[in-house]
Amino acid sequence: MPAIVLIGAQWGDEGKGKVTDLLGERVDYVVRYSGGNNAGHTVITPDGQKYALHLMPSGALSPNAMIVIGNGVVVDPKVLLAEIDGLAERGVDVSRLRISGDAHLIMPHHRAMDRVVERYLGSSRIGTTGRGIGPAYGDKVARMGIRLQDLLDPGILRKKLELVLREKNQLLFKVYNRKGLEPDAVAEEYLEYAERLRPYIAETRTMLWDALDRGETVLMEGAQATMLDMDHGTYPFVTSSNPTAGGACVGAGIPPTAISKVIGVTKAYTTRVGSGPFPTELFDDNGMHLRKIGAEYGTTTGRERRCGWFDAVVARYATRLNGITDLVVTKLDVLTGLEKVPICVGYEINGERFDDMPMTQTDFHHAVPVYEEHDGWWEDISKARSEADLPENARRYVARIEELCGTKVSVVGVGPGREENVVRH
Ligand code: 2SA
Ligand code: GDP
Ligand code: MG
Repeated sequence: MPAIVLIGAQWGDEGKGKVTDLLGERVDYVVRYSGGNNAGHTVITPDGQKYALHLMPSGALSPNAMIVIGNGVVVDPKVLLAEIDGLAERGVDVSRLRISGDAHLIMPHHRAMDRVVERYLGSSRIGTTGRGIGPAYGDKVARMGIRLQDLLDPGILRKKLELVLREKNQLLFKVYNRKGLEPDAVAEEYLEYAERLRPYIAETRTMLWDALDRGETVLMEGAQATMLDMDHGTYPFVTSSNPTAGGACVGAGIPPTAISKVIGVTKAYTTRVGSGPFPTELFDDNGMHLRKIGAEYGTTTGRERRCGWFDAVVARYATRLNGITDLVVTKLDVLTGLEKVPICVGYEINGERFDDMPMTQTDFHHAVPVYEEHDGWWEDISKARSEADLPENARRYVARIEELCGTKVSVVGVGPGREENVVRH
């Protein structure tokens, strides 16, 4: 099996970390290809230890996989070093990490800009994680970014910093009424990080091509999700990268022809953190049930996640956009105890029926879900390991998701632990 891509099929937090960890034992490389430390990927190992990973690939908990941060990721070196230290303290072998020299750095001015711009936007704010992600990608696209490899050349680092801060300090001071940043102080701080990061910085593309040539398996682990994709999501309420499967080729330097499998991860319901349209959002007791039983709070910021029913229009869109070959439906156990579990099968927008995503964002804001009702179940399903262990109504619910998405559901999550799954295909 050559390259596999794993992506989120909704608005994030579908349980990608758990699924990556599950596959980790069978793959040789786990590669992050987009986003930064806005991500929060939870992994619970069989000995019950819980890890929240932000920049480190979730394969870090599988001792035999090499772990790679690809060129498409934006790296906050302070956060990465703290994560490396935290994992090392818990006995994880971090010497397996390699970071692309082409990955861009999150700088202090990116974090500052993220915060002030959100405040400036007021009620139109995106609800970002405040980690400097948007401004870092903005500078990358504007060709003003500073890369990991620049840390290895102090002269270049200082020159780039002086240039970029000349502009950013004007912006911070004149537009946002904030203090500017001192280039020398920033250079000094980042050169200290450089010393520690130096052994991990590598030409990761060639490394991955060589692995593929040897017939090894490379898993590209998505962060965020399809509906947060800058091009295909609910713009402007998106993250500033391409978490979709196409982004994996760009963000890791892997050719599309190497990819043989795309795993889409979706919850059995829907959640979203931050602002933006969410047709199936619930504001009633059912929404409370999902948040409470599903423990729906941000893994990075602790923010309450908005909760709603499963949206098959979104899931089908994600399936077609990413070319999903296998769906993993997580958190089916969270639906236990609900009398009815509706599935959104289409939208009504200004009196018109839509089976697919509407063309404009304005229409999507006005989408009213068309629901199909399904009977719920009361049995505890957390011990189910095969389809036959699931109550009939739960089986029907999953089969309907499969039918509506048009691709096979291979695995169903029934708990947060690595082994808490029903394997279907
Ligand atoms: P940003 O910070 O610029 O990427 O924010 C832009 C939008 O992307 C959303 N976003 C996320 N949505 C879900 N989960 C994410 N990771 C954390 C988690 C989130 C947290 O695992 O729970 O802890 O709050 C994530 N990262 C970015 C974000 O909410 C904005 O809507
Ligand atoms: P990610 O960003 O996609 O990796 O997801 P997060 O880690 O942010 O959020 C998913 C949460 O759901 C984590 O707390 C997981 O431990 C948990 N989880 C994953 N799969 C399941 C499941 O099948 N059942 C339950 N109850 N929890 C799950
Ligand atoms: Mg998450």
